[in-house]
Amino acid sequence: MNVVLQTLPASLYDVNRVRADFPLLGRKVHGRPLVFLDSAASAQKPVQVIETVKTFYETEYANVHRGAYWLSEQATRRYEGAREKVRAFLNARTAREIIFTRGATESINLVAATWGRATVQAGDEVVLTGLEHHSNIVPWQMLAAEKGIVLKVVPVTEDGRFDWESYETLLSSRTRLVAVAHVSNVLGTILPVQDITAAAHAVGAKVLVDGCQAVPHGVVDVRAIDCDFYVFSGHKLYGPTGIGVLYGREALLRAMPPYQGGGDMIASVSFEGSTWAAPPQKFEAGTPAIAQAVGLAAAIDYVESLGLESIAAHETTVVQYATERLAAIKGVRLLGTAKPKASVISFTLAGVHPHDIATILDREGVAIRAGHHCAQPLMQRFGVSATARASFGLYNTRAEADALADALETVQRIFG
Ligand code: C6P
Repeated sequence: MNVVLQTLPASLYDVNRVRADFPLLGRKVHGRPLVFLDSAASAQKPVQVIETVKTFYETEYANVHRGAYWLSEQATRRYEGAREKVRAFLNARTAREIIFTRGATESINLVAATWGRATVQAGDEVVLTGLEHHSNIVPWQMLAAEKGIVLKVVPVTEDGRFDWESYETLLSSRTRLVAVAHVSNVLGTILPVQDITAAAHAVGAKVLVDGCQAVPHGVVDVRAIDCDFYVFSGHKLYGPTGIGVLYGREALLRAMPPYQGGGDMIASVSFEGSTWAAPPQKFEAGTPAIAQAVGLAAAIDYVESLGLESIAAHETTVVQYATERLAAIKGVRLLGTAKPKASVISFTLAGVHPHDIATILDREGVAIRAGHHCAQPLMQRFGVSATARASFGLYNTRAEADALADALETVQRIFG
């Protein structure tokens, strides 16, 4: 990410010990050992997260911010402790800058519906990139339809890079926001978000970074990036589903109107009118995902216990090896070869639909994703309707890269 990716040699990383933490990885599929290569969609969960959530429900669970009794105070401590954990994980200045949401999608919609509605005016511009996930396109299109703003798109180069020259020409005094992925979920390209932010700030625009595919693969520091908003989902970081994060600069969060109205987000309510609590409560109406937040904190503890630099070094080795093996197969086209790159390999195989590839690989126990990956504009850019995608996590091995390549060779032989 915005740190050096390789600080510890991958050889110091004991992937077999790591795999033992993931009960699901031990199962068989269609009589074959499971080779799970779809962590970009959602990562598997270590026993440390599963047990933390289970024990929390068994011993400490109650609603938060409400009860005057010990159990509720304890649950509140755990929930707010999780917020502090996320603050430190992202290096935010204060836990007041950390909002819990249902996931990255909700985090982006929150920004569009609150900051966006309150700030943008007809003729203003929002700059996106051609590699965005639909979650970082559609909310801005909805805002554009409502407010008459203009969306500008930074093109993606043939090797999958963000086209810096075009970006500079698209920025202007009309730009209100630049919304970019930190890592592409299809190509794996790591975008230069620190430089992107500095250039946006120079024209007075705010910056939202979609960090969904970045946080599992390296250290992220929102103060070093200097972005205004940063979002991610817990389930891709080995945590539970139903929990996500919106980091926002405190001054912005204070100025933004609330997203949803309800319990816990108010200072006072009467039929004459209501006033809002300060952030983060202002943006967390209703009972939050309490156990999921506690599980997310356990997931952060888990990746930090392994070391994000060590995880990145290990994954880089496996992905490089898998890339070499796939590139050697006749008819394989790799999409997104630009460096630096995180743990995703998208490819097509001449004459075979990606869905057929995924179905045949599944019979071999190899789980990959096929389709448009919620990035249809990027598919159009590369002239394909779908790709096959293998995405790697902290538990994947060279042997699994071999299983992928061997299975793909079988597909190639059947159709070739
Ligand atoms: N990408 C994938 O297989 P949610 O669904 O809210 O947790 O995350 C949405 C999202 C936003 N941005 C990026 C860059 C993403 O990769 C995703 C989710 C999954 O690629 C599911 S489509």
